[in-house]
Amino acid sequence: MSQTHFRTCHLCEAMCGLAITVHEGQIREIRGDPDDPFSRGHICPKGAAIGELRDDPDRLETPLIRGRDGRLRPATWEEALDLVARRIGQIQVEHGHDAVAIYLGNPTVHNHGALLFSQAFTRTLRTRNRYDANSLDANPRLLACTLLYGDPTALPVPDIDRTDYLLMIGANPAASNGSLLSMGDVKGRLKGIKARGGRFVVVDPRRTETADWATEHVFIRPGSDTAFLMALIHVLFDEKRVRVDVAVAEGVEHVRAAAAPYTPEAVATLTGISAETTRRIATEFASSASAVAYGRVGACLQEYGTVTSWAIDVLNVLTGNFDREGGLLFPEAPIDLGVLARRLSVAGYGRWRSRVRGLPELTGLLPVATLPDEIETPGAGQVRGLVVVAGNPVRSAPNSARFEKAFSSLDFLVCIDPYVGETARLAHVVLPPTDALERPHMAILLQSLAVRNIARYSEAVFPKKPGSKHDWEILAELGDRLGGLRFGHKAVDRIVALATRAGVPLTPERLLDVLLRLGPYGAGFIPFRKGLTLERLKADKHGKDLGPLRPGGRLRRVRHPNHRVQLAPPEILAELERLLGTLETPRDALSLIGRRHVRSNNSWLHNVPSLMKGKDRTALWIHPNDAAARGIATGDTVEITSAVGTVTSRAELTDSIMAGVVSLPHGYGHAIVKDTLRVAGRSDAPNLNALTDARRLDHLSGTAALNGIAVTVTRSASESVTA
Ligand SMILES: Nc1nc2c(c(=O)[nH]1)N[C@H]1C(S)=C(S)[C@@H](COP(=O)(O)OP(=O)(O)OC[C@H]3O[C@@H](n4cnc5c(=O)[nH]c(N)nc54)[C@H](O)[C@@H]3O)O[C@H]1N2
Ligand SMILES: Nc1nc2c(c(=O)[nH]1)N[C@H]1C(S)=C(S)[C@@H](COP(=O)(O)OP(=O)(O)OC[C@H]3O[C@@H](n4cnc5c(=O)[nH]c(N)nc54)[C@H](O)[C@@H]3O)O[C@H]1N2
Ligand code: SF4
Ligand SMILES: [Mo]
Repeated sequence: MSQTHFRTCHLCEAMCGLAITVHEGQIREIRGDPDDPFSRGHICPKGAAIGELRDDPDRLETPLIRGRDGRLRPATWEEALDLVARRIGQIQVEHGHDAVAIYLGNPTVHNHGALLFSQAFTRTLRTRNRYDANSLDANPRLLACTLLYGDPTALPVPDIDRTDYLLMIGANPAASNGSLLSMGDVKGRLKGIKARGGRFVVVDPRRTETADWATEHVFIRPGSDTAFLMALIHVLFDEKRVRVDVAVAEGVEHVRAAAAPYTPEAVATLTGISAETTRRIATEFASSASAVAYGRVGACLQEYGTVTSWAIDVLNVLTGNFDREGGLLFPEAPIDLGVLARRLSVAGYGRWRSRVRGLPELTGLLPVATLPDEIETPGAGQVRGLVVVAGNPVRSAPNSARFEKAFSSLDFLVCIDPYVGETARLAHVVLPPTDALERPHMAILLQSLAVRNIARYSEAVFPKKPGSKHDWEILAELGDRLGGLRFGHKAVDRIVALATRAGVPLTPERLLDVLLRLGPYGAGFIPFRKGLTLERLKADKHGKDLGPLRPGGRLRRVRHPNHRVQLAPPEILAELERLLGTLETPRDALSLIGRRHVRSNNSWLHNVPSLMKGKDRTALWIHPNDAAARGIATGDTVEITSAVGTVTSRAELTDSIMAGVVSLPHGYGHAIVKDTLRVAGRSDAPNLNALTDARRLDHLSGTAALNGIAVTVTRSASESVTA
C-alpha cells in the first residue's frame, strides 16, 4: 500500500510543499504539492532528492567516540552522552563557564526542535562564548534592523507579489531560492514582476541566473554597494524625491548630510557603475508606483555589510515604500518570534565583547570568525571545549586552515551531526541525530520571513529508527546531565520544571502548541475558542494561507519610541565617514566572490549522488580579458592565492562575470573526508574558505567579509588539481 505524505521541505528558505509517496517503507516519488498555497507545486532538485539523505550509507547510525588509538569508534548513546557531559562539566569546573563554547550552524534554522532546544542548551552552558552561522551570513541585516527598528527580529520583506519595481542587490534566488525572504515558487513570483509590466533590476558582479528573469542587470565591483546606495540616496535628495512622513521616521536631515559627498560621479570608479546609470535607477525607483530594494548575502558579506543593509532599507523608507503594499512589509507569522526573543533577552547588541579582539555580541552571539583567537589565546576565559550543533565551521568560516588548527588543539570537541564532515572529523565525540523525514517539521523562523502569511506543520514521514535520537532529544539529555535544561527566564523555567515533575516534560511540540496559542492567530487557552492550536494546524495538510502581507506592521514591530524608524544611528554615520576615505582606493588585484548552485547547499549536500551528477560546476570563473592577460584558457589548471592561502582549480572563461572579478563555489574542499563522505570526497573542487581572511570583517557586526577577496590567479605549471 502506498501513501502520500504532504510536507514542507526543510532544505532551504522557500518552504516548498512536497508530496512524498511512500510504498512499503520506501520513497517511491517526490513531487511538488500543487495544493500547497505557498509554493503552488514548485520544487527544486534538492527537494526531489531529500530521501537520499536518509538512505545515505555514510550517514551515522550510532554515536562515535575517539579511542586511544586516535580513531573514531562506534559507541552507545549512554556512553557517549555521559562522556560529553562529564568533559563539559570538568572543563567548566576547572576553567569557568566561558571555557566551553557553542556554535550553532545553519540547519538549526530548518529544524524547530533543534532551534528551540539549542536556545535552552546554550543557556544551560552559561557561557558567553556562543557563536552561530549568522555571523557568516545575516548579521549585518539583523544589526541594521536593530538600529533602524529597535529589534533584530523586526525583519521586513519585499512585497514581491505586488511591487512595481524590485531592486535586488547581491542575491541570487534563482540558485538560493531566496533568503531572509521566503517565497515558494521563486521563479513564478520573480518572473511575475516583468510579466505584469514591472521592473526588476539586479545589481551583482555576476550576470546571474536571476538576472535572466530581470529587466536589467548592472555589474558592480564587489564591496562597493554602500557607495552605490549612498549615491542613489544622494540623487533622491538632489532631485527632491524624498517622501517620508515625520511620524514614520526621524533622522532624514542627517541622512541628507551623510549622502551629500556621495555624488554618482564620485563613486563611479569604485562601483564600476556610470553616474548616468545610478541617476536613472534612483529616478526610476522613486517614480515607480511602488518599489522595493532587497539585498542578501552579496550585500552582507562585505566590509561595510551593516551599512549596506541599512542603506537598502533607508532607500525604501525615503521613497515612502516602507510598511506599504508593493514595498517593504512586516509579515505576521503564526508564531511571534519577536516576543520570544525579548522574553529570552535575545535582542541586543554590544552588551559584551569577545575577549581577544573585542568584537560585539549581537543577539547574544559573538562573531565566529574570532573563535580560533579565543581557542588559541591563553588566559582566563580561553576556550578549551566546543559544542558544534549542525555546523561545519572548518568549511564555512574564513581561513579554514586556522580553524582546523585551532579545533585540533581543543581539549574537547563534540559535534551533533549526521556525518563525519570536515569539522566532525576533528571531534572527540560525534552525536548523530535522526533524519529530517523522521521528525515533524514547522519552519517557525521562515514563516516570519514569508511573502504571504502562512502556517504549516508537517508530521514525520517515517518513524524514527529504534535507538535513534532527534536533535532536541540529544540536547535535552545532555542538558539533564548538566543539571537540567534552562531557558534563563525565571517564569518559563519554573513552569517547565513544574510540568516535568507532573509528568509532562518539555517537547518541541508542546512548546509549539503554546507559542501558536499565544500567537496573533492563536486560540489562547480557552477551550473551543476559534484560532490556531497545534492540533488544528495538523489538520491542514497542505498548509494554511493566512492572507497577503498587510501594512501597519510598523506599529507592531518598530520598538523605538513612537514606533519611529531611526534613520541615522551614530554607528552608521561614523562608518560612512570611514568609507569616504576609501573611495579612491586603487584595486589592482582580482576580486574573488563565492557562488551558489541550485543543486548544492552550503557544505553538506555534496554527498547526495543525484545532486552531484552532470557537468562539473565548480571551476574558477574568470572574464576572458583577465584570462587573456594571464595566458589562461578554459580547462587550464590555475593557482589562486590570497593573503591567507593558495588553492588550485580548473578555469572557465565567461563574460557573465565582471572583468576584475573571479568566482569559486562555496562549500567545497571535501578531499580530506573522502573516507567518510565517499561521494563528496570524489570532488576535487577547492575550498573557497582556504582563501578568505578572518581579519576582514564588517566593522559593526563582526560578520566575515567572505566576498571581495583580493587574489592573484596564475596558470599552473603542473596539471594536477588538488583541494
Ligand atoms: N566563502 C563563503 N563562506 C560562506 C558562505 C559564502 O557565501 N561564502 N555562506 C555562509 C552562510 S550564508 C552560511 S549560513 C554558513 C553555513 O555554515 P554552517 O552552518 O557552519 O555550515 P553548513 O555547511 O550549513 O553545515 C551544516 C552541518 O550540519 C549538518 N547537518 C545537516 N542537517 C542536520 C540536522 O538536521 N541536524 C544536525 N545536528 N546536523 C545537521 C551537516 O552534516 C553539516 O555538517 O556558511 C557561510 N560560509
Ligand atoms: N542551492 C542553494 N540554496 C541555498 C544555499 C546554498 O548553498 N545552495 N544556501 C542557503 C543560505 S545559508 C543562504 S544565506 C542563502 C543565500 O541566498 P542569496 O544571497 O540569494 O545567495 P547567493 O547565491 O550567495 O547570492 C549572493 C549574490 O551576491 C553576489 N555578490 C557577491 N559579492 C557581491 C558584492 O560585493 N555586491 C553585490 N551587489 N553582489 C555581490 C554574488 O555574485 C551572488 O549572485 O541561500 C540559501 N539557499
Ligand atoms: S527550493 Fe528549497 S524548499 Fe523548495 S524543494 Fe528546493 S530545497 Fe526544498
Ligand atoms: Mo546562510
